[in-house]
Amino acid sequence: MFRDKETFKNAFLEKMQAVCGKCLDEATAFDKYMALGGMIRDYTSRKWVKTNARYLEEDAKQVYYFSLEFLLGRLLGSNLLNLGLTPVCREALDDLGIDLNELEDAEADAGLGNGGLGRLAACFLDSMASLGIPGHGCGIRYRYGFFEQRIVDGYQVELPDNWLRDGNVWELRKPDKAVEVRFYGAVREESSSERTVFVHENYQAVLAVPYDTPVIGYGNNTVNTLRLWSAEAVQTDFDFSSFSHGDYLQAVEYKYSVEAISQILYPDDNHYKGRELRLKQQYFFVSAGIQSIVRTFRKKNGSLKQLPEKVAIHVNDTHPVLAIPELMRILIDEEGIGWDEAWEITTGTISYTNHTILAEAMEKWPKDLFRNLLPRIYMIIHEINERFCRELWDRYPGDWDMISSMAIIADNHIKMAHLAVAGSCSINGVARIHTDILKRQEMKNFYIVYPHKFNNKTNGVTHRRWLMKANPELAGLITEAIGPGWIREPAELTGLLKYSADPSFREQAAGVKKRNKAVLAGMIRDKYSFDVDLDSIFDVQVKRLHAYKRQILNVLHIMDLYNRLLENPNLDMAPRTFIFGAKAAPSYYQAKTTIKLINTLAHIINNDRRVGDRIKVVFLENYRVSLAEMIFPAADVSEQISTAGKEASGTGNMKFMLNGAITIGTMDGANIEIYEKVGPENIFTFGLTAEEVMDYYRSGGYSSRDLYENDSRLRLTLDSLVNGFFPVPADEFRNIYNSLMVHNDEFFVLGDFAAYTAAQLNLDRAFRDKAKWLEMSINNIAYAGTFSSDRTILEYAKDIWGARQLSVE
Ligand code: 26W
Repeated sequence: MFRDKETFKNAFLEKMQAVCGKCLDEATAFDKYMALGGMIRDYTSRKWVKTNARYLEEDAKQVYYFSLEFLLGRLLGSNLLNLGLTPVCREALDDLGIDLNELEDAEADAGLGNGGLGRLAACFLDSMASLGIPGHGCGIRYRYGFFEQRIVDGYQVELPDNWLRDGNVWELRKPDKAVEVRFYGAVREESSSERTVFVHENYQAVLAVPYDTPVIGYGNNTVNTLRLWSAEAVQTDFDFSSFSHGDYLQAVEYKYSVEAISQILYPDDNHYKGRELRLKQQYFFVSAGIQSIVRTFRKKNGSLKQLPEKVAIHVNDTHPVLAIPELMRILIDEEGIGWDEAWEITTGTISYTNHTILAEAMEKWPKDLFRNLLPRIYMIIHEINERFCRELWDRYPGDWDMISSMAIIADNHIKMAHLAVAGSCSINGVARIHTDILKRQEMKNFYIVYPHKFNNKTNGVTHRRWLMKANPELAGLITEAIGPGWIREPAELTGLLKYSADPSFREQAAGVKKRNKAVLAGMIRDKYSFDVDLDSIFDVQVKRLHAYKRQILNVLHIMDLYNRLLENPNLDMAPRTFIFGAKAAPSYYQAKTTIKLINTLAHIINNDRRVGDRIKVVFLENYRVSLAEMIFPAADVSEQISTAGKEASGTGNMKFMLNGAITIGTMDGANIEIYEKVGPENIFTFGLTAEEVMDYYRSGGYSSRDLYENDSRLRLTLDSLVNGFFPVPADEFRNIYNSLMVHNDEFFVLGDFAAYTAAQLNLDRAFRDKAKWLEMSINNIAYAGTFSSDRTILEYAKDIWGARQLSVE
């Protein structure tokens, strides 16, 4: 259709007129982006229809990935890539004097996620489509995505992310597919001789309207669906009957309270807060999603008994776990199926991934709040809990400790992770160490009772977005060397191993890296008005700001290096540019203080003539997917320095590796598997192991005070947090100091400081041996294929979902 440039050009010009009613010279970059997007969407729609028809005709098992977050980023570039249209599009636009990159930049990021969990969901969608797996996303169409971060005087300021303001060219509203979701009210039981019927009365009805976005597979004609639900009042116009009764305010209130459900993404990552609106969001999209699945299933199949054969529903962490009682409700109340059979169908259909073991992230809803909002769902969970505890009692009679530790309802709370394990056929962790910790500690008793349910699925990232799209020059170089096979079989990247010693390949790889660094440096110059040295080490830590991720450890290392440089201006070291990007949850005080600290330190160092250009510190504002695509290709060093045992997997580590950055990291999450792949000679590991950390938590014996007393370098850096060294109000950084010194450093920053600085010294030496560094870098790329989300998704499909790959003509 668009295979040649001329047809593409004509189609574009026509669309331009149709969409914007303007000719080319009047059009803004955004107009042109909308026209191009619209054109690509139209082009996709035929494939979309065909894919669905094919799934129907094959009666293929469908996977539904339920997630409160999908951190998609921009779609134009990745859609063009997956459709194989990038070259023809670029050429056609060139002819018209239009720069494709400029149009891509006009697209707002779809920032419907916080971090790792949301981005993983987006990578999974890309992989499912690209592998021809019938897999669809289900979530919420947030009116406002993850907040936009501004840095003002070194402090984080949050602005609303009005990503839909100018329209979203990719989505399709489907009002005919809307369903009703019910909140509040009461349940009346009607008993007859045959059975008891439960009637939900006096509820508040909310209309869930789906917006579908095509998920385009790479070069395979497959187009899956991401269905995001929007909350609307059941009567869209104001209820004038209540108006005339003087209930005008009530009508307005109802409308706003309903629309609030899909208004905002909660900006908390790894921190649970028992907010009713969040529970509403969870039930809202889960109920809508399950109703829509059952309705689709019904069209084709008679009995719901076959649901587990034809449908897999995956819940991304516990946030969508109400899928379990909601499916039970529909089977029992609406389909008239008995409890035992309903339970078999439900547990056979639903599977669950755990993404964190941080205690403060565990969702547990107060019983009363829950029962008030979702009375029928509460009853079902209550019944699940009764039966579950009875079953445990039969198997472990008298073992109260075990049973109470596993109960779904306990201490007046509903424990969502317990519900998830009890009501699903599979629970997986996201890296080997994480799954092991789940089995051995966090979910030990569940593992004893249901060993067969537990499995590991180490995370992955899509190499299409994170290498081919983000770093086209490197992708081209790889293909030149080993052919294009790696694109479909990323494991074939190991073919690069024989090039890591090849001087000419090394030189070319070095050239690519330098040009990518120049692009990032150009952005830094434009935005922050200072220059960074392209020959310096680009040392990058980009991720959510969190104490366990230990941005503070990085900061202490920089402060120490700064001190050493002042003591010895001739210090033999490679110049470094320390780059940070991180958003802090708006209510996370210490995380926000850490941002201020990084910015204050940056200001001091960047303006100190004594250190000259040897170190620079940059905090990149508003870290997000589109910015990440510029950062990873330019990075030399990947900072993955969480306290061992705390980072479930990490996926940034994989994106860095794929772009030839070398990891400095702890033995945590997927770092361990990266270490095993690349070998100790291609990574810098340091610090306490998860076991050692555990021992300290269990047996004590850790004293940050002792570490401070015994290390003069550490003393110097820590003291400067509170001794007036920084030009800020006296106690500005006191809470950071106190967490380390008064509260005995929960995350062992001081405990790992010496090992970290030693590893940094090794890294510095390695970097200065150019040939060696390039060899390491190429080896990292070569081993990155395992960490493609294609590998991960194939494992999910085979071990958990029982889903097959299907080709679409
Ligand atoms: C209820 C508050 C809340 C919000 C988000 C609790 C927990 C979360 C997420 C599960 C946190 C998260 O994103 N976890 C990250 O998941 C990634 C994908 O598996 C992992 O790579 C990260 O290590 C993990 O922190």
